[in-house]
Amino acid sequence: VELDSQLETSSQTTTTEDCPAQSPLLVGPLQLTFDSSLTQEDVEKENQVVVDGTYKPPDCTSRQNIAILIPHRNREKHLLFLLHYLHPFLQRQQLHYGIYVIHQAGDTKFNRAKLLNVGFLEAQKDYDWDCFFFHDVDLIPENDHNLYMCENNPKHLVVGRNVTGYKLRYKGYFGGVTAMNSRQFLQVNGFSNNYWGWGGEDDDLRIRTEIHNMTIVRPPADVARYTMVFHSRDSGNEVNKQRLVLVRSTKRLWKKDGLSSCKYQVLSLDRLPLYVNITVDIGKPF
Ligand code: UDH
Repeated sequence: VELDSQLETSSQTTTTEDCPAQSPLLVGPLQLTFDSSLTQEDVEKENQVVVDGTYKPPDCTSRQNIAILIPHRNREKHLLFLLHYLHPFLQRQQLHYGIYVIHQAGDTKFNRAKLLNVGFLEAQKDYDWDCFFFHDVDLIPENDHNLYMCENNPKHLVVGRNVTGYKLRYKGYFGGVTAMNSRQFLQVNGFSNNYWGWGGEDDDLRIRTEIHNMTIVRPPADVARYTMVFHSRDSGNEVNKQRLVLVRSTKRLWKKDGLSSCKYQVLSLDRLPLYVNITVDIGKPF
């Protein structure tokens, strides 16, 4: 009898209603500040509800399960600012989410796109996430009405950034922060693995979606606003001079180059309090 009543209690605590279509916790636009004395301990203390980089709303069932993938190398301070703002932001949206930081080992040219492919493949082993966010470390969302959920089409969220007068960088811009569900991302074979250094990989992904007749959707400009933490160009991420040649071959190569051909070696996977850190050897340009 005791066991029965225990089972009953546990099933009562695990089955909850879907979270409402609009979270009652949203606060709208925030003025962001960047205090250089902020520490990892501070951000951990603020986020004790986060366990191993994941969070579930306590009293409703999230409508989607979201994996946030952040490509990273040598931007520790930016990562701290992002975590400081992003965790509470996602919690106000009543989302079940996990944050993955994919850290490129070594000092060969940076490859954002390949790191994001690795993040997708590794996060999938963890949980059956519905929706994947490909998220630069230096872009902080300003308004929690900018929903971190997937749509029936690939979604681009950085309509405006402080550094470019809150205007879309160019028609077709698909960089910074984008979201695709697993079906969409698998259909386009993910990102190309061949963009080493800065630029082009986001256009390549857009071309992949166009080949599959997907339309990119964007939230309204008044909410899809980001503050970019100021930085100069990183060493190891110089402009990729081949990017324009590469984007011309996407149509020919997408099937062979992408998730299906992504080779890498995970050097470590650590479940830290605020995120899962995956340090990976992604090889070097050939
Ligand atoms: N990234 C790293 N480490 C690097 C390079 C890139 O973590 O060394 C990641 C990070 O998530 C970053 C993303 O890759 O947000 C995109 O790289 P980026 O921030 O360099 O690209 P963005 O287009 O800036 O934002 C380009 C350089 C701007 C120089 C402006 C000088 N006026």
